[in-house]
Amino acid sequence: MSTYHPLSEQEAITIAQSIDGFFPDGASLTCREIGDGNLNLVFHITDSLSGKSLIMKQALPYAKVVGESWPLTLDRARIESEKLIIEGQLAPGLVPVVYKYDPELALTVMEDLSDHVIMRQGLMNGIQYPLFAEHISTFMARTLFFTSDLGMNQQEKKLQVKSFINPELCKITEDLIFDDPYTLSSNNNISPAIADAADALTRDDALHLEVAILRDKFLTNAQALLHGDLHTGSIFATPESTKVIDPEFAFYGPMGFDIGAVFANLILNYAGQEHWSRDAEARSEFREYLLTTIADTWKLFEEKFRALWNENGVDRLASAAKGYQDYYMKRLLQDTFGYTGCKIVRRIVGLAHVADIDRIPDDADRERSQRLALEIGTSLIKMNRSAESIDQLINTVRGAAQN
Ligand code: SR1
Ligand code: MG
Repeated sequence: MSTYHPLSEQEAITIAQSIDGFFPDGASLTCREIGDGNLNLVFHITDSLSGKSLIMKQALPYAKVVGESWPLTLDRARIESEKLIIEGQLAPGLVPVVYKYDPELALTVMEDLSDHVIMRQGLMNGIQYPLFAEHISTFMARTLFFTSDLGMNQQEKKLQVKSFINPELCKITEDLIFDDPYTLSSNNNISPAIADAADALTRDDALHLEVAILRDKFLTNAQALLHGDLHTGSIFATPESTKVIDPEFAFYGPMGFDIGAVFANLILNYAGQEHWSRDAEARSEFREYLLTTIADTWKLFEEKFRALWNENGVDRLASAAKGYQDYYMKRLLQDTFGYTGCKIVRRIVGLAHVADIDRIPDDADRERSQRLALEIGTSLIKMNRSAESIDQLINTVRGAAQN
């Protein structure tokens, strides 16, 4: 019989005490449940004597954001802990260390990163992260390359595809990102102020064609092992350090989906600067910082990915065929445009929004931010099959903000 049940804070302490050698004898442990995400319980356990601490993340058998009426597999805890371990091997220092995984309780025990802040909050507070582009480009280049057919044994990759089949969490993405925003779905969460713009999304045939193409790639293209939910709420940061967390949506999908998640969330913050900047000069400076971060991330990602391919490529023909690497990188950039756009749109009209926009107190500022985000998102989706350079993405964002 399964022993699974959602833990109380006291039970979390008892489990923490049983982790060999982590807390010293006589530790005085306190625990707080701090989960503010959409899906899980998160316990923060501290020893007030030694100052040592850890995090326990427990999956709930339903989506917390909606309630028990939306059941959700506990297998996502296995996927998350296994993905974190792979990421730790491929991109050391850029993810939390996993101390223990308990399949019965769907519980992952990991490094406490409370000396970092969630990047989304940091950006809302006007903090700049000068090393972020360097770190996240390394994370993405290494985790995507070395789990793809370009960088790992292709028979082993097939077994890994099987082990990371994640149908329930993929279904959330398929519905919330690639369907609901473009139809009259009861899942949608639309501010009355932008009802006209939301309605336009349901009637735009050209947009629907592009989203259908991107959705098909998401459904069928097992290109690399993705994080699957790489937004700025899944990143802990300081100006010196970046740690990627929460890969429970991991599965084999198109690489541009991860890169697009990062860019979309930087752009959502860009749109939210209608409010978060104290004046026009600060707004323009912070927005330029965000755009430079996007451009640098893509350039560094491309440089690192190509270097990994040249040095470690396992596919003879992919490495030997003249022009293939350029073709591949262009497709990847184009996918990135499309997924960036889809991930912006879903956060404005879909079920789950972002604080960068929703916490804007003034109605007019919030509406301007929402409209700006939708304009950028839909433009990028429509550009996905013709994009040639990252500068076009930057110019699209800048141009929309000037209108
Ligand atoms: C029902 S879960 C809603 C969203 O939260 C996660 O962070 C994913 O982005 C998902 O789409
Ligand atoms: Mg998450």
